[in-house]
Amino acid sequence: MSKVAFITGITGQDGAYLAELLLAKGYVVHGLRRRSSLSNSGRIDKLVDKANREGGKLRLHYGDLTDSTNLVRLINEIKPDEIYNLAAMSHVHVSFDTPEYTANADGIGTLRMLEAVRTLGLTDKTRIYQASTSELYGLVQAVPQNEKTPFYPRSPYAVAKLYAYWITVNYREAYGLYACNGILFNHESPLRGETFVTRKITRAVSRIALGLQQTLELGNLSAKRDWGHARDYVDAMWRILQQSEPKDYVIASGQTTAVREFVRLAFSEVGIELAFEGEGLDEYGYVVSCRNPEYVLPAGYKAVAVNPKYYRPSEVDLLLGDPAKANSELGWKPSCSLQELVKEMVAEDLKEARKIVDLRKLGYEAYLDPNE
Ligand code: NDP
Ligand code: GDR
Repeated sequence: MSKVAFITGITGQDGAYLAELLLAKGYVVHGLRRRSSLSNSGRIDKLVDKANREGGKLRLHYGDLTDSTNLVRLINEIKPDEIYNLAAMSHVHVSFDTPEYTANADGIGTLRMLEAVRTLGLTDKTRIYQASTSELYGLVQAVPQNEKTPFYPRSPYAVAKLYAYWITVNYREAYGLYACNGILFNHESPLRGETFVTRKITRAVSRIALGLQQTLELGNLSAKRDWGHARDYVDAMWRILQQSEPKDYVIASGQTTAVREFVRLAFSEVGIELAFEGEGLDEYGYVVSCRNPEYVLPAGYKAVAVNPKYYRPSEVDLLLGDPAKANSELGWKPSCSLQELVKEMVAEDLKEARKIVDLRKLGYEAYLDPNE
């Protein structure tokens, strides 16, 4: 008998990689999707088509983490062996504008999932993975951050996720649910949403190189993040639910890098060497040399500028995870270096940018997004 998984947030970056992984392992996968006026299933359309050709092992259901009746009905119908609760309003900066909604979806949404499993009598059947986050560490208490490091959240998003973290621990301790937190540090990929900093950078680098965009505007260039590849991190999620005992794990690369350095690495991928000058709001990145004749940018060209609108009301300055427990108990370690991640992301974004250039050359200007 195939195992049955239910993934909330299946249309997001991690949901897409996780669905692919579980289907390859022979699972039947059910996914929660939201209704939207434009299609939001671009990341999984190919998977759905493939699964349909192979006997319909991937099924999507409309629903929302803010809707208990919908969740109870779906979980009752699906009776999953494993739930991966990935759905969330996941953008830290946006959570300052939508704090109540973020608390509802990211915090209470997790309670709704746990309570559905408990009240439906699935406590002994269904294992639950909760998508916890390194944002819980917030204001630096100690580095590297591990499962014992105290939390100090710095955004409505992180505070909502703090509730979700503790309610998951509480349901494990109070009701014996197999419920675990993966405390995942930042993980990226070509499927990353375009407003997260890594994808914003790799997309802009490709577009600047091909003459589609003039500058890349960013906020805090000094923030440091521990970045890995989403494909590696969804493998850790699965491993967390296969253990004999439910526990919480930090999943991280163990390396930290400033945003500024990520920008430099991404430009370097297209042969452009960038240097930074100035400080804070006056900092900018300029071209030192351009060794790829296809991308002509003159030395001194200001390719990166700081715009205060991307600063956050309160920032997380430094994240650096210690994945030792995951390494020894789950046998997990990341397979992709930061350099490889940047290379893959820039290569994919260059393909997209080239398509736009080609369409322009063919005279299809009218069909392009006016921002292209
Ligand atoms: P994304 O933003 O790419 O995906 C979020 C998913 O949640 C989307 O499918 C989105 O649907 C869905 N969603 C949002 N709100 C609701 C709601 N109210 N009800 C139902 N579905 C909803 O996030 P990631 O894939 O990057 O992250 C997955 C999870 O892991 C999130 O919970 C995130 O907070 C957490 N996390 C992520 C890390 C990272 O570095 N990526 C690190 C640590 C934790 P739609 O497509 O319709 O918008
Ligand atoms: P983060 O990711 O907030 O860590 O949350 P994001 O990529 O948004 O920011 C990382 C750092 O870059 C700085 N930064 C900018 N960020 C964005 N988005 N846009 C900019 O222009 C910009 N300029 C500088 C930020 O200030 C920040 O310090 C991600 C999300 O996936 C969460 O859901 C997840 O929980 C955490 O990672 C771990």
